[in-house]
Amino acid sequence: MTEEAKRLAGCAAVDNHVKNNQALGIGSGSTIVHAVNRLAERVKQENLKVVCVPTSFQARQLILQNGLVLTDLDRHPELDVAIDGADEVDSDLNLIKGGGGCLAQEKIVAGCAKSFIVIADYRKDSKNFGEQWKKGVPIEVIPMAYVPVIKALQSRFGGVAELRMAVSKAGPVVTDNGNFLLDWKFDKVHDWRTVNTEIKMIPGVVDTGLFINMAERVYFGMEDGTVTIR
Ligand code: ABF
Repeated sequence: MTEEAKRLAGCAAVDNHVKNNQALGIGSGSTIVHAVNRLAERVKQENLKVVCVPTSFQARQLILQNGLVLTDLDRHPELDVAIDGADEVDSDLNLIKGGGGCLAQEKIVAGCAKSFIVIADYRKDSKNFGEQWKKGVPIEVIPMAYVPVIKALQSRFGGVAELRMAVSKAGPVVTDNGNFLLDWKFDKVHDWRTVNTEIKMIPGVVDTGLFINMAERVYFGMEDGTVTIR
């Protein structure tokens, strides 16, 4: 059910926003797989000339495995469209991203795009952050600073921040950038724009999974086989 919803969202976004001669940002996660599959199909059918900037090692592999043209921000610092998933979307189209740990590069790529398009299944659609997504806001930190960042987060904004451990519990998750991740389980509704700015000012914070006022449009694949666009 949700896989089909992801596919619907991914295909609709690619069909509505990808044109010939574009530089594209390619996100991470599972929903983006459907978008990349559709993109590869259209490139072949329509002989589209597009180049793709990845947001993670996973996205880079997706681009290569689908025979798409890989590029980077050195060569294409201005992107036409970035397409990416999300963990939660609020009523103002603010996003929580980074459940997969790729938030830093995702935000860079989204920020380089004229148009940032988000694709998600119906489970991600919330009125307020925290209604659906219970794992908190991912925050990428420089490893040596994770303890003081946890203390600063908890003392200034409340809630509980935890170091994200690998599934094996053998050690912390390390991002593509060689950093650690905190998951900040907030305990109230905040002014997310302000909180995002203030968290980013904490020494040691690389970036947050709060994507505030960045998404131009969100495509939700619905349970009934339709696509809701907000
Ligand atoms: C990535 O995709 C992350 O920012 C986000 O956590 C994840 C969503 O995963 P999925 O598409 O598998 O729901 O963009």
